[in-house]
Amino acid sequence: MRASIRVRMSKPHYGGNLVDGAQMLSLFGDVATELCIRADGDEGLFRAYDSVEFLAPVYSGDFIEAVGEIVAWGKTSLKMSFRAYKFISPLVAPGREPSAAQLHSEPILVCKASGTCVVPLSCRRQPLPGEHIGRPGPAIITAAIVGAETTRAQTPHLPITAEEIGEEAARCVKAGATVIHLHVRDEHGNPSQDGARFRSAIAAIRSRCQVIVQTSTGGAVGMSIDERCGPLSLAGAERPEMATLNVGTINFGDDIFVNRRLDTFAVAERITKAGIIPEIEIYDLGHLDILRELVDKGAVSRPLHVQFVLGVRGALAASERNLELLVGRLDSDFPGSSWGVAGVGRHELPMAEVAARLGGNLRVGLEDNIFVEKGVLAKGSVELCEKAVRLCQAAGRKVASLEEARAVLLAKPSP
Ligand code: KMH
Ligand code: ZN
Repeated sequence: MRASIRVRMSKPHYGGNLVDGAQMLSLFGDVATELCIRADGDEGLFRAYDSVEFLAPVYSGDFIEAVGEIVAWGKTSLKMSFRAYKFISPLVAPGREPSAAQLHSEPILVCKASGTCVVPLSCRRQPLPGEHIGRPGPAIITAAIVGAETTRAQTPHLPITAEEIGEEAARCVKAGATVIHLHVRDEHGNPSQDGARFRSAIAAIRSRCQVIVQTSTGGAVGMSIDERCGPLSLAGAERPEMATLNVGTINFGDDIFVNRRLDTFAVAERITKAGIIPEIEIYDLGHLDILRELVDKGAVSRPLHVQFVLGVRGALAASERNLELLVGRLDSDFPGSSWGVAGVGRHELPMAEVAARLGGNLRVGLEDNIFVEKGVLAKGSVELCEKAVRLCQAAGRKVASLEEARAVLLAKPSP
C-alpha cells in the first residue's frame, strides 16, 4: 500500500534559503497518516522512526514529493518506509528571470526513512459503503510444480509421473501452498494436455492432500486450442476447481504463445460450461483491455481472479513499477478482484516479495524458476513454497489456509 504528496517548500530556516530536515519528517508524517487511514480507517499514531537519512539539501522553492509504503503488517502496527524526492528547483543564476525553474529529469532523493505507526484495535473500523480501505487478506500461495517448458535436464527435481506429481503437491501443501497450478507430461517427459494424464495426476494429488487444483489451458506453445482444453473434460472426483484462461498473444522467448481473441472467448465458455472457475493470466498491460471485453460480454464473471505473469521474454518485464501499474488498473477497472504474481526465472522470488508487501497472492514453483538462490537449484517447488511463506511472514501477511483460499477463489460468481 502506497501514498504520496507533492508540495512546494516555502519556509527556509537556515542561511542560503535552506529548509530544515524536520519538514521532510512532517511530510512523512502526513503520508503515514494517509497510510493508516487507508489501512484501518483511522489516523493512527507515529510511534518511532528506526532510521532517517538526509541525502541532499532542500531549499525554499523546491518541489518535494514524499512517498510512503507499508512494508509489513503487524496486529496493530504498520511498518513503513519513506522517501522524499526533489522534482523541481528554482533556477537561480545571473541573467535568468527570477521566476526561472528547473525540472529534474532524474528526481533527486533527498531523504529516506523507515518507521512504525500504530492503530489501536479499538480505533480500527470497517469501510463505509463504497469506501476502499482495509488491510490485505491472507496471502494465497500457488505452487506451479510442473509447467511445460522446464526439463529434467535442467533440474532433476521436476516431477513427471502422476506419483511424482502427487508427492510434490503434498510436500508443497504441507509447506503452505493451497493451489496447485498443474501441467502434465507424457511418458517421454514432453508437455501433454491429455485428459487421462490429468486424471491420474489429480487422483494422485487428491489421494495425498487437500488443495485447489488449477489445470492449465495454456499447455505448451504450438498446441491447438482443442488440445489445450483436454483437462476441461474431467468430471467427478478429478474435475479441477480452477483452470487458467490466457487472454492475449505474446512473444514467448523466440516463440509466439498464440491466444486469438475468439479462441479466448471459446476457452472461457468451455471453462464456464465445465463448472470450473477461471484464473485469468495477464502477461501485458493490454490484456486488461481484453479482459474488459470478456467481462462486458459476460464471458467471465466476477469476482475475477488474475495472475500477472511477468518477465516472459517478449512480454511485460517483471518490475515493481509494472506490477503497481497493473494492480492499479485492476483495482480501478475491476474492483473486488483477487490478484497474484508469477515472476519468471530470476524474477520469481523478488516478485513474490513484492506481492507479499503489496497485498497480493504469490505463485512460485519449478514451472517458472528452478533456482532457490543464484546458481543453487531448488530441491523441488517445495523449497520455493517455503521461501514464499517466509516472504509472507516478513511482510506480516498471514498465509491463507485452504478454507481461506477457497473462500476467495471459489466464491460464487456475482451477477
Ligand atoms: N506454457 C505456456 C506457454 C498456462 O498454464 O495457462 C503457457 C502457460 C500458461 O503455462
Ligand atoms: Zn502454466
